[in-house]
Amino acid sequence: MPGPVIDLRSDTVTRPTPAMRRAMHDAEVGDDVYGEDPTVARLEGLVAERAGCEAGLFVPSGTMGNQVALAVHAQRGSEVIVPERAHVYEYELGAMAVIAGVVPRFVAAPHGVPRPEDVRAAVSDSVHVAPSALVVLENTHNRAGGTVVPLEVAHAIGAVARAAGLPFHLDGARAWNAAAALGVALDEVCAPFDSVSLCLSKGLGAPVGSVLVGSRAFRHAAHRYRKLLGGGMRQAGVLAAAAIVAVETMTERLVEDHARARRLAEGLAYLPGVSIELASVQTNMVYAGVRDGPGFAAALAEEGVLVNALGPGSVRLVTHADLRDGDVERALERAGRALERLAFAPA
Ligand code: TLP
Repeated sequence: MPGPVIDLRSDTVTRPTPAMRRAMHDAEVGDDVYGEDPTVARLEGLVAERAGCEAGLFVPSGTMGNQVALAVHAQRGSEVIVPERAHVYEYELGAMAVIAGVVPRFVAAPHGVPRPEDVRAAVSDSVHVAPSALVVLENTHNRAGGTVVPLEVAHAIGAVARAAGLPFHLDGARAWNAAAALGVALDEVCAPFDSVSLCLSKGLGAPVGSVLVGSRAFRHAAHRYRKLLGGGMRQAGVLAAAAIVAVETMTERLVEDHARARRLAEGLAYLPGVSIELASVQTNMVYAGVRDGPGFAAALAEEGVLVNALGPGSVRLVTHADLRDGDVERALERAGRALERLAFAPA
């Protein structure tokens, strides 16, 4: 093995920082199901404030944040308008059908960005079609490459939703990355929405958790679904303490992850047999087109670089806080060797 492993599978692989571990150790806690954990309350208040919302609810995962939001906003048997390849549909095991009892209506989303007129056209109140109940966006959009939804588009889609009387939810698992890429504060990214699920365990490096933000009334309804789904955690302050450190100290550095992803993408684009759409490399993700995704991922793993093969001809590489200086250059060298090895492998 040529040196330490470079793990580019996701920004979820980071370990808590020493400051997070100290905060976990020292956390003041109580039983959060009784609403008595002061550290959870502090985290919820902090994230709500950063997002410009009235209230926040600490949930164990981004999946729970999204699915609770869907269940609160949409009545059973209705349709939820989502951008194509949205995580809330594609990677959450059909949870929207199981929990909220809703079906998706997809809108085209080149680079993860739907056109407001397509969202308007997707709204239905025909007697023959499931009624529309909710509009969802994802920012950054994972499967589109970690791409950013421009603020004006989010506002325009919000206006469409409002005109149709529909609530508007953001899967903001990486909304802090979107804010960093746009050079704005988080509340600007969250402003058009009625609810946002924000993950602390992705780019910000906390070990566990997301905060679902919205109005006080929304939080009240979401709280019940969290309990129903088994998400009522007891002395969750040990987790919230790490998440507070993440929010307070890890947002400013996201631009470094973005710069590293860009260097990685530009380097990979030079390698024979790799195609990269550089315009979609906007934050901390790189999707690389290769002839044999799983084969390339396996050859890279032998060189000490971990990536996720997503489909037969594609791998995803994600930069994050646990990368060391020089890791991007080392990963590129190893990728070159892996490709050579694949090229000379017997068919
Ligand atoms: N995404 C994970 C995997 O599930 C693919 C990753 O490695 O990127 N929304 C978005 C946009 C996400 O990317 C994810 C996680 C979630 C929601 C779900 O978050 P968790 O894993 O905390 O349930």
